[in-house]
Parts: sequence; C-alpha cells; structure tokens
Amino acid sequence: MTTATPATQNKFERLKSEKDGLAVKAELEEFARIGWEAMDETDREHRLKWLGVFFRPVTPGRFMMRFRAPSGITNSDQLRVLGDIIQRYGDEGTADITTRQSIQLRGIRIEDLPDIFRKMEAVGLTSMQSAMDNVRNITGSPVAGIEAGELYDTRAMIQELQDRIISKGEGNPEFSNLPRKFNIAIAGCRDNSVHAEINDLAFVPAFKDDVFGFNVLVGGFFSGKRCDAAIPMDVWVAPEDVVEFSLSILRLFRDNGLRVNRTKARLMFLIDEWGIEKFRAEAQLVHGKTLITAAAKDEIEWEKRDHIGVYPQKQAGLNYVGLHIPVGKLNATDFFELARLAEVYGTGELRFTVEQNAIIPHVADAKIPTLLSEPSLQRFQVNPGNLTRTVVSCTGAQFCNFAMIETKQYAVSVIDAVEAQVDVPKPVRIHWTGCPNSCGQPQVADIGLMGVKVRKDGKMVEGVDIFMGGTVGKDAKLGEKVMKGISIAELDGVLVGLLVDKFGATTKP
Ligand code: SRM
Ligand code: SF4
Repeated sequence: MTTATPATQNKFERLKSEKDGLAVKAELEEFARIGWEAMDETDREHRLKWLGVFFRPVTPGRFMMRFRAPSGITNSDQLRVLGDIIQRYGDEGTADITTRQSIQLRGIRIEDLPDIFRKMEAVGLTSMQSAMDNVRNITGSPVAGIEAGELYDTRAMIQELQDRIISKGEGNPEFSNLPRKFNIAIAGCRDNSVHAEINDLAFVPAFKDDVFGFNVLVGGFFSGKRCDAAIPMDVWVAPEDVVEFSLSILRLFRDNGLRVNRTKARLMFLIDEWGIEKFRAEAQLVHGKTLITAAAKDEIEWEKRDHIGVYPQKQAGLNYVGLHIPVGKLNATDFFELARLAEVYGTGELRFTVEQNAIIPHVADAKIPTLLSEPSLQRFQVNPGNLTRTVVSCTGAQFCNFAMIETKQYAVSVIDAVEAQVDVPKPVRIHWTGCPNSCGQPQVADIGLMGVKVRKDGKMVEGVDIFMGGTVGKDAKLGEKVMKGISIAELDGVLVGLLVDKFGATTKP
C-alpha cells in the first residue's frame, strides 16, 4: 500500500492508520452510554461515518445516517423500519432519497444507535461503509429485471458486489481504507439511468463478437477542485467477471492510489500519473488474467428517462409506477404510506432513482386506476410538470456545513415560480447543488445551478452559477459554466429566459 510516511500523512490518513474506522462498530453501546458530547472527537466526527453515521455540525447531537440500497432497491419491511427510526424524533426526524439511489435519515440520537442497528439487521438494511474512504452505494438501473428493453438484469451482480465489498454488512477491513471515496455504477439498460460517466468505475453494456458484456469506464468524479468524465479503459468484461474485476480495481486503487494530498486522491489522479496503458496493465496483473479489449461501441443509445409515470413491464399484465418525490424529501408518515402502497398494489418492493424519486414495481393492470386515485398521489405525482418532474437537489445549507446556499426549498419555490410563467414542451433537467462538491451533479443537467455567495447592493446574498450542456446517456458530456453570480431573487427571470431561448418554452399569457 502506498501510504505516506507519518510526517507527510494528511489528517485522514493519520486517523485511519491510528484506528480503522470499522473499529467503532464494537463501541456503539459505549457511545450510547456516554453520549455524543463525551465521545472522542475523531470517533464522533469521522470514524462513525464508516458505519454510515454522520455528526452534523449544523445540528450537533442530531446525527444523519446514510443507508445502502444497491440498485436503489428496498421493500416495505425496510421502509417501515426507516419510518419507525425517525418517527420518535418528531419534526427533526426527516429523510432524503439521495443522488446515488439511497436513503439518508436525520435527527438520529446517539443513544438510539444500538437499537437502530438491531432493527436494521432484522430487515436486512445496512449503512456500513457508506461514507468516507469506502465504496458508496452501487448504482444500477432502477428498472432492472422489469424493463422491456433491458439488455441485462444487473440486480444480482450489484448485490453480490456490495456483499463482497462490505462482507454482507458485517464491515470488511479489506476495503475500509481506500485512499478516498469510490463510486461504482453498472448499467444494464440502454439509457444510462446510473450516470455511468461520473463514477470512478462504470460498466456500460456492449457486445463483443456478439457476446453480451460490459465496456469499462474509469476515473469519473466531481470535486470542488476538478470534475472529469470517466474515460474508456479499453476493457470488455463478461457479466460473470464483473464482481471479481471490480474487486481487482479496488485492490489496485487501495494499494497504489495517491494518499498524500486528499484533493488528489481520487482514482483519476492515479490514472493521470500512470497513463491509461499502464493503469490497464497493472489492473491485468492484479486481476490475474488477460483483459479483453473493449467492444467497438457500447449500447447506450437512448435518451435519459426519468421513469415517472406508468409503464408496462416485460412481465405481461404488470407495470411499474414512478412517483415524483419532491426533492427526494420524506418523513416517517411518508415511509409508512409508501410501504402500504408498495404492498397493496405491488409485491412490497420499492425502488429509488438517482433523480431522488421512487418506483413501485409489479402493479397489475387492474390495480392501476385505484392506485392513481390514492390521495397520496396528489403529492407523489405520476404526471408532474415538465420542470418539476426532473428537479434534483443536494442537501444544502439546512444540514450541510459545506453549503453556500439553501437548496431544496429554493429548488421547489423557484421551479414553481418558473412553471407559473412558462410552458415547457419537454422535460428540462434542472439540478441544484449547494457548493462545488457537486453532490447534486449540476454538470450532468440540462441546466445546473451551483450555490455561490453574490454581492448585491453592497450585501452578500445567496445565488448560483449556471451550468449548461450536460448530457447523459448517448454521447454523454459534462456541462460547463455559462453564467456566474445570479442571485436567487433574479433566478426565476433568468431561467425563464434560458428556457425560452434554448428549450422552446413559451411564456404563459
Ligand atoms: Fe456528496 C461530501 C451529500 C452524492 C461529491 N456529500 C458530502 C457530504 C458528506 C459533506 C458533509 O459531510 O456534509 C454531504 C452530506 C450532507 C448531508 O447532510 O446530507 C454530501 N452527496 C451527498 C448526497 C446526500 C447529496 C444528495 O442530496 O443526494 C449524496 C449521497 C449519495 C449517496 O447515497 O451516497 C451525494 N457527492 C455525491 C455525488 C454524486 C454521485 O455520486 O453521483 C458527488 C459527485 C460525484 C463524485 O463523488 O465524484 C459527491 N460529496 C462529494 C464531494 C467531493 C468529492 C471529492 O473527491 O472531493 C464531497 C466532499 C468530500 O468528500 O470531501 C462530498
Ligand atoms: Fe453539501 Fe455541497 Fe454536497 Fe450540497 S454539494 S450536499 S452543499 S457538500
């Protein structure tokens, strides 16, 4: 492992070498007994994140928990446990669907953690290794296994990969000390509903000599300092080798990734240092077998879809129903309601999307009209406006101390204001992110909004820089900054102008 010498170690490398993050799992009862204020600061603010538990400087004493949902898949038993966990915290108990198809809960008290972990285990929920220098939730098509046009059902391989990386939720020291976070996406559909190009490791469907498999992309990432789309590795992997190949890349990154400067520790910097040919050759050595060169083209041919609405499944007589969850926000009652809907109308399964929405699969044709008449579908709509349906937003200032601005509330109020002024002929994907870390992925949006402070009339106010030109799916490309320092007060007018000029919108009388 290329570990910096102690003198040059950054703070995070030092804290990892002093004590593995996973070690705090055995100390949960003790933390619950002594309370958050008495805890060792490094355990509280950093190592707990190896269990998916985040100290929030904005709400001290009220922790956030990030769960894993491989391919975004969950079920009604898990939803009830999630609702149950936050119900006891009243208004402070809230939740968000994330831009990696998982769930975050808020309001958590340290004294409840042992009980929460027991409840999670009983329904197969895990939050292990969902933060810090670990592999994050693995994204997959939210309609895997049910989509008529899919090329490969990736659910089992994504679950197996997660199980191997975190030892089925036990926590796995083999992958608990990566140089930095690591994102993996596996696409089995033609529309790239996983944002392959912004992951450190991505698999996109491709036929090699008429055999189905995946072309591999590596090094995609966003950070405050640099954003890059993943680049082709010139490797094609058969489906049965995806899990082992991914583990080989993780071992390669773990043992060779740069660890001195944290802002240069993502996989792309190792690729920069080595060049892609050497990276490929070293990966082959770790993997222990000859890598196959990439297929000439991949099968990502469709425009991105949002899955909102009612769609027939490949299983005759069944449908999946995509519900719009405004900016991904849920409370305890919402979890219970989604669990009920999933059980009454489907099989109890519910899936999350990277657009922070939810899908109920397996709804029989005959049940569709009654489902659509459910009162909760007034809020979780199947046919929202062309702007509302595609809004994505990161956490923002309400809970994130990196944020330059509030995001989720503006995402709703500004889009409401814009939708009142224009008719937009087709969905325009607008993504909000509170700071350059880009958790809300403004660079993959039609219009991306990144929070900044703006000087107006001698005062600093909240505002955004505007990105445009991001495309996902076929010919994916990252968007670029086109306008700077637009205050929130003037934003709806600026967006109306852009929508009319660039997206064929017409102003309402
Ligand atoms: Fe993120 C840090 C929230 C997806 C890039 N991200 C954070 C922290 C943990 C910062 C903090 O401690 O406050 C945020 C927690 C705020 C909170 O209380 O919720 C945070 N990131 C999120 C989520 C919840 C945004 C959302 O509203 O959905 C997403 C959780 C995904 C998940 O389920 O695991 C989230 N973050 C992303 C993505 C998008 C993606 O993965 O597709 C990115 C860009 C892609 C990437 O990572 O390359 C992203 N987050 C970052 C970065 C910049 C990474 C870097 O290399 O510098 C940071 C800062 C860091 O890690 O030091 C960060
Ligand atoms: Fe926080 Fe910035 Fe990420 Fe938004 S983009 S969640 S403000 S770190």
